[in-house]
Amino acid sequence: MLEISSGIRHFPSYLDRPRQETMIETIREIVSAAPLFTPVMPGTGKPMSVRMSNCGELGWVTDKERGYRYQPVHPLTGEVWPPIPNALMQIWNDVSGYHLPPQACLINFYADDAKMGLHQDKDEQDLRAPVVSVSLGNTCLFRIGGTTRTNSTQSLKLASGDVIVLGGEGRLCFHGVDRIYPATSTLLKSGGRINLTLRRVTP
Ligand SMILES: O=C(O)CCC(=O)C(=O)O
Ligand SMILES: [Mn+2]
Repeated sequence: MLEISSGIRHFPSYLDRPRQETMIETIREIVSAAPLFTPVMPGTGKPMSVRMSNCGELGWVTDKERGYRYQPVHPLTGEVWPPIPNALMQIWNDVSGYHLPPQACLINFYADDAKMGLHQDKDEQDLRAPVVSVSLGNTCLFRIGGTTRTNSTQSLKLASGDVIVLGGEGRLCFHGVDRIYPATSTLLKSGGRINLTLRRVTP
């Protein structure tokens, strides 16, 4: 484990290859019930380059009119989200240090040309719970800064099987994904990257 800065912990190769493969199978099942959707920016309606889905009692969604929020149903199907699989609950129990279980798992799918701008995760009411993030597929360049947008940032690569925890003083740090490195993993047959973030929403 590497402590990137106070509260931000990186666990390289947390999941071995067989566990990554099992996790991908599980995510495929979730996404067949709760299909990927293209999130758009509040106000402008500009589409993001990632596609998303969720599992858990709550899912993170966004649209032009109502903006960023958590809701119990899929925005297109109106169905409740599939439950968070045990393998992800286990990761949370092992690394979060938090006494309550996660309520949401956001599933981000990045094509090799997708990215995510610098942002804070602050739509959760319970900011004492960390965000636990699992990377699968191609390596990305992850950027992490401080709690204001103008703080200096550092960059690190997140590879398939890595876990990163944003907790404590790092919980509200700005972070984003600058780029994906194509063909750096054989896990996903068509390339790209999947990121799973476990979140506790209510105290
Ligand atoms: O893809 C990642 O590693 C980060 C995703 C993220 O920051 C988010 O979904 O809020
Ligand atoms: Mn985030």
